[in-house]
Amino acid sequence: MTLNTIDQTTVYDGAVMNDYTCSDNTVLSANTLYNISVTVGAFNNQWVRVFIDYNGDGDFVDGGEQIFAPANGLNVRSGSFTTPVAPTPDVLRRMRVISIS
Ligand SMILES: [Ca+2]
Ligand SMILES: [Ca+2]
Repeated sequence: MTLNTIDQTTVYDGAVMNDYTCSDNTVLSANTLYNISVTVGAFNNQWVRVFIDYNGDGDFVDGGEQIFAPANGLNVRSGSFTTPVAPTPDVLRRMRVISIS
């Protein structure tokens, strides 16, 4: 998964959920277009979704928090998203990346 300065790899067939909140972070600017890519396997179509908890309430279901929803597929799923116009500045927010075959 790559976004801005984050480039993180989760091993195939490893833990169901991996927590990188203490090791990976990046600074995003407001109202800015960012490229994102998630590389999945080459043999089973993957359903990929990426979320950012922009309002910091602990969930990823509020409006605009799903930032990436590519068509199911193989290999590199790439696209872009635009950050909110007026987010709360200078706070840490969690991002979640999901891939399901
Ligand atoms: Ca939220
Ligand atoms: Ca909420």
